[in-house]
Amino acid sequence: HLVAGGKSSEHTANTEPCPETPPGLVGRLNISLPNIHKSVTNEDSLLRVGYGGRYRPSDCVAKERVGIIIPYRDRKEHLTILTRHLHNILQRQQLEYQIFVIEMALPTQFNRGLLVNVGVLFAKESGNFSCFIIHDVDALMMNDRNLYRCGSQPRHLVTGSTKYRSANKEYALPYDKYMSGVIALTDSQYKKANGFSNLYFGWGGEDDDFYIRVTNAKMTFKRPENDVGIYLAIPHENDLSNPINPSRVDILNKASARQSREGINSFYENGKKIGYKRYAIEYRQYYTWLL
Ligand code: UDH
Ligand code: NGS
Repeated sequence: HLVAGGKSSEHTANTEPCPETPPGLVGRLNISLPNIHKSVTNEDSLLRVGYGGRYRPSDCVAKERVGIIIPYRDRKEHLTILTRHLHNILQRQQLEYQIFVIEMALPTQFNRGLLVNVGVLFAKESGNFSCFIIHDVDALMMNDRNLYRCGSQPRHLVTGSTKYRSANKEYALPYDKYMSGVIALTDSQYKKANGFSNLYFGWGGEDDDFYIRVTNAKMTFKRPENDVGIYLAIPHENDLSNPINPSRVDILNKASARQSREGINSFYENGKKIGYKRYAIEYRQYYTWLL
């Protein structure tokens, strides 16, 4: 059995709960693109990471046990940057966490929703998480007061990203009902929505479908304060194995009709797992990897 927290787990654990507001937060982070590796890396925080990308504070009991789920393929540099950044910040936020990278094997077209469903199921087998954060690989939080915790409603942790910047706005969202990039849900909220649809192969639509699911399940998305939920998006070329899905609008039009029978529940048939194969699991230095 693996113990989180690396070396720090050798100390006797303190049973006091961690404070509501972590004391070491600094607020707005000074990260910038030309120097990105340097500005996100904190060597001390990396030394504290346990096998498979786990951590648990040694001086108090974390308010939340967080499973970070990253749907992934072919973005190695982004992954290095993001995992370093997360280990640095999430330890400052005094969270117990584990990072899961869920990669889709070639030659199948990328399917973000399916990967997230697989990630949540896998995380649930791996630990007892109170909160799941579904995280794009190219999104870097720019304010450490953006606490990676869940709430009484699902949370959209992005109030603005440089990805949608315009001449008069450095951080923006593409539209009001957009709730992609980084979201936080408890297991029961995720289940209530029946997870993501598994039907979106290629780019687009799965996040809008998930918005419909959450709304149909009588939930809403809450965001942090405007100046807290800001993100730096790492620029990149279009992904070769993720072409725009020409059927996305047709699938989206039937989102509500499909919701109850197609989602995280449709991986099981008579108690048996269907629909995907696990090719490999590795407990890497900074994250757990599932292909
Ligand atoms: N992702 C990968 N690899 C891929 C595609 C997606 O890792 O090949 C993951 C990654 O976590 C990414 C997320 O899925 O952050 C969302 O991918 P996206 O393509 O929807 O969003 P992104 O911001 O790029 O990365 C938007 C470019 C739009 C191009 C549309 C036509 N290809
Ligand atoms: C919408 C897509 C979403 C996507 C959003 C932002 O049009 O999946 O644009 O895209 N919905 C459909 O295609 C139905 S972005 O500007 O980040 O490339 O997330």
